[in-house]
Amino acid sequence: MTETAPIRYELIKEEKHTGARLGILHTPHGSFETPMYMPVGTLATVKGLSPEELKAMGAGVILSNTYHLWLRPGEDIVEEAGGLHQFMNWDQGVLTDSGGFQVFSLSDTRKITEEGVKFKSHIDGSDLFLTPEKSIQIQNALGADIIMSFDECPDFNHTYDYVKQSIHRTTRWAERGLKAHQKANQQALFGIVQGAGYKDLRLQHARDMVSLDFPGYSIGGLSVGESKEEMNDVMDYLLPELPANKPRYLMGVGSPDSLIDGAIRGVDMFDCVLATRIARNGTCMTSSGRLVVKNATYARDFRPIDEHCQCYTCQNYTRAYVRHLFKADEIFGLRLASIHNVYFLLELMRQVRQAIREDNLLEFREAFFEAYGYNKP
Ligand code: PRF
Ligand code: ZN
Repeated sequence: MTETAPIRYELIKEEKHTGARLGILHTPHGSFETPMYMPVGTLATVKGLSPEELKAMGAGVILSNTYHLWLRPGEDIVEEAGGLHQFMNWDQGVLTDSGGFQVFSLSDTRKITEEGVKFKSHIDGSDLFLTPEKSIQIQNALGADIIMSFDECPDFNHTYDYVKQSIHRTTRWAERGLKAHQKANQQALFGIVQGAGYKDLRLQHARDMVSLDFPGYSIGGLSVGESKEEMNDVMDYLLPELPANKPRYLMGVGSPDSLIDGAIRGVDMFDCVLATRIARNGTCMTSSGRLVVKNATYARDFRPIDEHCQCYTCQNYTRAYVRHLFKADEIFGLRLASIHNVYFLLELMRQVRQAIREDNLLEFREAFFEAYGYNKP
């Protein structure tokens, strides 16, 4: 049984001094360079930004969510519209998460069984049941280019025995997902590696997932409350277990330091709500660290948010103006801050890719961390 692969990972170059790699991921909706940051469009919209704006910033792929679209508007409506791309007028790459993680993070009452997860809707409290088959069926209807296995994301304070039985169940769920997948020639299904902070379980789960021969691998269960050191440790021993000819995606991780530290260890794709979420409360990421543009200090500051930034916001507006919009509750303020923050992370990844080309990623990290203020005690 040979099916045409929907995606192709092209490895361009490995950095000399780190595990970082430069590549191109070809999808049915265009290609993008990696390492890449994916803006988050949970409800088939990257909050506040139009597809045209995202494209102009160089976003070649965005993330959306099975769980949310299943509840609202329903995957049947999205399918009837012609799929997610058509529905939201986005002709570049789309990746959907499987819903597993959202069930765990949004519902306080849930029951995990071998069959699936029973939980309550975060919208109206109604009873819901999500299984590996159902998750894939919804993702087949949504039509993203890259889709995810249904997994459990156990956090770092679970016991060894709990995490051990959890990863084995996640493997069985992954096998069920592979069987249920109806569009393997159009949508690439990634396997998700879990295992919390237990090295042997992480390695075991990586091997089990790799033996199922997915077209790409996701690293789940990180950035769930553990320290940056713990996260980097896991990546240090986990990434070498994953095949070099396939893409690796670090789920839900996208602070500037983690993007760089993940890329250094060989991660190709990242997503995170951080950029858009903090933008909406008036916090901007800049080349010299976070800037809370709402603050009174900026009332008469007629410089752009970031003097080194080429984004639409920084090319046309001042801190004083954006601050004024926030203070007056004008929605354009949210948009300007969101445009800036998403651009900032996309630009950071362009710089990371350039540093990989030039084999000076560690020097780039040092300079960026210094300027951003990460090295301060
Ligand atoms: N699993 C899934 N989605 C995720 C995660 C996970 O572990 C995380 C953890 N950072 C974010 N999103 N399916
Ligand atoms: Zn800017």
